[in-house]
Amino acid sequence: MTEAPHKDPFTTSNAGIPVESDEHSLTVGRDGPILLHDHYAIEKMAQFNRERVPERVVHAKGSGAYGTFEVTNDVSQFTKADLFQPGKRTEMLARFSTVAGEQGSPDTWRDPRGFALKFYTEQGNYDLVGNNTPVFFVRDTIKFQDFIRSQKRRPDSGLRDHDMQWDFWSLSPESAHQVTWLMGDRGLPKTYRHMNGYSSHTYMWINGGGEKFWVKYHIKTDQGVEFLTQDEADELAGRDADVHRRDLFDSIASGDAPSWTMHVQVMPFDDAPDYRFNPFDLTKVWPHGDYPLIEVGRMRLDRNPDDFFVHIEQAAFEPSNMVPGIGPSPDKMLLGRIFSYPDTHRYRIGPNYAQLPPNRPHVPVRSYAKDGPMRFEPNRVGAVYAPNSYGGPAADPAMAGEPAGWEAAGEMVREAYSLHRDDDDFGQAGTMVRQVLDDAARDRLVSNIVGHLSDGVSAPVLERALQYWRNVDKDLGDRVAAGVNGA
Ligand code: HDE
Repeated sequence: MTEAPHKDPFTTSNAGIPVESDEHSLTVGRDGPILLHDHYAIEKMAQFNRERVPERVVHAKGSGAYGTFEVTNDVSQFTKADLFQPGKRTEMLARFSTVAGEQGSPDTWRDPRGFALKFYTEQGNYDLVGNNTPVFFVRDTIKFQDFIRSQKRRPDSGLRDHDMQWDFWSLSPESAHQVTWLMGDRGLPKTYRHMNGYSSHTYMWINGGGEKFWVKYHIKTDQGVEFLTQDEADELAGRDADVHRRDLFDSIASGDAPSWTMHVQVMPFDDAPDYRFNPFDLTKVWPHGDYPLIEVGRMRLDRNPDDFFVHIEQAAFEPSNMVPGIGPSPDKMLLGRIFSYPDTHRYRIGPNYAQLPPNRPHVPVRSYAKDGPMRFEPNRVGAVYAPNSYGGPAADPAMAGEPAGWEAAGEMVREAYSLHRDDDDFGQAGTMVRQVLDDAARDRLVSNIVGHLSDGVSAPVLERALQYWRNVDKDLGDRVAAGVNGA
């Protein structure tokens, strides 16, 4: 029998064995039963049934790309972090996302956007996991889960529900600043390329002399901030749920690599106790007049992943990844996130997630972790316990740097942050409405709020929401009330 011409490339099973057919199962005669030992047909069905990992419980819909970060300004007086030293170029990964929508949800729903960065530095991975807004809805990690549930789906109908959203927001006045951002233009970025990123949290920087500073990151798009109106967003949501994913992929594929310029605000360590706002309260910004922006460097995304699931669905960003020269702050939300992200990765993609391509550092890993499902990097340390006398690595404070900490004292309590001189829940939101937004932006804000409140919000919740907006700004609140009541 003459051999059929070789197909090149030819299909194999997962075991690399050439297969006869992707069209026909193995049967007795042409019309007979399928045979149990058709392991290739079974492999295809079994693999298919196991293709999903749980989607992210928040930020499920996202897109990302690889690129580089290059330092453009000398900030070594503030931090010894290797990636921020003059002349440094660092490979990186970015993932942008919506918050409340599931994996198949539209890119253009009104929502903050995740702005997650992973830098493959020479001291291990540094992850800066921010959003496209500088503040957040709540200021204590214990309340985050409740907030998210109020933004997702009702337990009875499985439907999203503006009444839940406004019920939570109007009972949580600390949300006002972020909700003002959300209902404004930043809640509907035109594309992922046309939005800024922010650390939101305050972090600590430590310089080579051990001096500590508080910093907030601002990562400004070089494409310019552009937004969609509610009508444009609604139309796109119906026409192309993946419009932002498509835009990012196509712009990079066409060589139009988007870039952002990173800045920081730097607060001297000792300014914090007397600063007019609690500098660690995630619902507050530091007015730029108090601490101006200082340029750090530029990130440029110029490489699409060659497999979306491998590199983006399995990407594991974690605020706990802080390299020497960078540390946390007393921000209760940040401290909660430092636990939560590795926890969610272990659940979602397994305990060896750090060995996966998007998560593996570009430097040798010498941890004492071993075994566990899907592990494929051997334990290289020559020993599986410390201390040991067999040449295994030993912790080195000189390499790790002194603990990035601060003094703390007092009884254990469950109470709100201490209030600084200008601290309240509505002040900065009101300042934003009156001093940052122009007339057109204020008009769009009113229209967006009216539209949202007019869709399924019950009377008692609506009453509270109208007072919420009057607390932000009396004139704004009156305009919203007039819009909702059809006056
Ligand atoms: Fe997240 N957040 N978050 N978050 N978050 C997650 O981790 C969490 C918060 C942000 O593209 C989860 O990998 C807690 C603030 C981004 O893969 C989870 C709190 C900010 C992403 C989680 C917050 C963020 C996440 C779910 C309150 C901006 C997507 C999936 C303390 C500064 C990262 C995951 C990516 C994802 C926990 C609040 C940004 C559940 C406990 C504030 C960009 O671990």
